[in-house]
Amino acid sequence: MGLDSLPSESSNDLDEQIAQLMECKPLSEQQVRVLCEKAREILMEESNVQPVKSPVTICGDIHGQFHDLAELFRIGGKCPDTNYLFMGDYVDRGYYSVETVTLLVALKVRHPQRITILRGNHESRQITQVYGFYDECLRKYGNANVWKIFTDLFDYFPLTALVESEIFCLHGGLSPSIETLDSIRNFDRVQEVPHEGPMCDLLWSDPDDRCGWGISPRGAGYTFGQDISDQFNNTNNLKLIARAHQLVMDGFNWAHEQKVVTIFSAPNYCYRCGNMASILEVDDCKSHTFIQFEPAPRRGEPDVTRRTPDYFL
Ligand SMILES: [Mn+2]
Repeated sequence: MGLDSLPSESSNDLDEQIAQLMECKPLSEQQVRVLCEKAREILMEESNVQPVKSPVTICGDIHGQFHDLAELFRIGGKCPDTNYLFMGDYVDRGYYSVETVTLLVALKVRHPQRITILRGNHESRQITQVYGFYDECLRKYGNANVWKIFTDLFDYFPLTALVESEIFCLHGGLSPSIETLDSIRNFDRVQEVPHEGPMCDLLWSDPDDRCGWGISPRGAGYTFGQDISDQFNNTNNLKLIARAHQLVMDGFNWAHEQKVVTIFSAPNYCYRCGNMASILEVDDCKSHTFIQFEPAPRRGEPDVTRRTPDYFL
C-alpha cells in the first residue's frame, strides 16, 4: 500500500470519534468545537434546496433517541454504505440529543457526499432552551458552550433537499410566500429560525385534509390542503413532497393522494407514544420502500411493554 493511500491523520481521528459516538459517548468540548468548524465550511457551500441523488434513504425526526438512531443504522445500513437524508429534529425530547447530533454532524464531515442533514424547527436557539437540548448540554458539559457551538452551526443547515429533481424533502411543509423552488434558493438562511415568514413555514407547516391555507394550531407555520400541494408540485415538476415533523403511528403516513408523505423515525416517541418508526428507501430506479422499525433494546433500562423485534431473536 502506498503512503498516499493511507487515511489522513484527520480522517483517522474522525473515524475514532465516530466509533466513540456510536457507543453513545460524547466528544470533548474542544473536539466538538473543531468538528463544528469543519461542518460549517461544508454546510455553508450547500444550497437551500440541496440536490441529492438516489439511491438514498430518507429519515424523519430522531429527537435525541440515540439508541433508536443506532437501530436505524443497523436496519438501513451504515453511512457511507447507505446514503442518508435526514429531515431535521435531531435534538430535544430524548435523553441523548448531544450524542445524536454530534454523531450526525461527524458523519456529515467524514462523508459529506453521503449524508444530507436538513434543519428542523428544533434546530433553533429558542426551542432547544425549552425542550431539553440546552439543559442536556449543561448537564453533560457543565456549561452552555457546546449548546452555543451547535446552535450557531444549525444556522447553516440546509432548509430543503431535492432528490433526483422529483422528491422535495423538508422538515415541515409549504408556505403561502413560496411558489417556486427558485424563490427558496434565493433567500439567506443563515439566521435563527424566524417566528414567521417563508423560512419559518418550511420548518413548521403541516399538510391538512382541508383545502387551502389554514391557521396552524402550533402557533407557527400554516396548514396546507391538497390543492396547495398539487399546485406546488405542478409548478415545480415534483412527484412527491416528503416531510417529517408530525408523530404518525406507523412511522409513515400518506396524504394528499400520495403526493405528500410524512416520515417519522423516532419509535416509541418520548419513550411512551407506542408508535412505530420508519425510513424511506429510494432506490436507483426511484422506487420507494418504507422500512418500519421498533425501539432498540436499552441495556439496563428494562421495559416490559417493549416487543423484541424479530431481527434481534
Ligand atoms: Mn418538528
